[in-house]
Amino acid sequence: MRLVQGDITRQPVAAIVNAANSSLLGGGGVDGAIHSAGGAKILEECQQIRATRYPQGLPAGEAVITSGGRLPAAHVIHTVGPEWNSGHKGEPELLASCYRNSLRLATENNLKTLAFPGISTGIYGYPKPAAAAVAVREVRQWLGTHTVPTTVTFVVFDDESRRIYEQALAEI
Ligand code: AR6
Repeated sequence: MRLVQGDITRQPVAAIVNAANSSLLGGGGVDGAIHSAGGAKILEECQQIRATRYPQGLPAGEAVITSGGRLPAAHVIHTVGPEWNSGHKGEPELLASCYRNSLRLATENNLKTLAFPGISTGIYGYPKPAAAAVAVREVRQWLGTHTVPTTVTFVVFDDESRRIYEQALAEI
């Protein structure tokens, strides 16, 4: 597990994970940054997945994969995090599912390097320390039981998030 402070769209990894919404048709935050840096091909593939597999939208906790368009990463794994709502509506388990389903797609597609943003910790309002603890726990567990991916990078934007992940990684 690695920690990098910066823009996830610039990461030279096999796949980056997108904190998408159920529509799969783009939005703000990291989702907007990925679609604008990656170009129209990602959106076209998302529209196709939506029409053929998820006409009602991708449920929270699930994940799908597209190409990376013009990004340095060849693939994008789109997952829908839970919207934080008191913490008693199954948010921790849904967030853990986001990490596990994203990791499963990386394993199935033989993607050796994967980068995650802090899913749900922006617009969806999940408290950052609790979200980092889930992220680090799920990734460590997966890496301990699978040979691919080999390296998972947590990408944080700001200093506060970097400190929170440093602590979560130190505690595990
Ligand atoms: N690189 C790395 N991290 C980033 C970047 C970036 N370029 N941009 C933002 N972050 P958010 P969510 C961090 O709001 O909470 C969208 O509209 C940010 O600081 O992108 O899961 C979707 O379409 C925060 O810690 O995702 C959904 O509607 C984290 O990424 C909704 O937002 C996630 O923030 C999803 O909300």
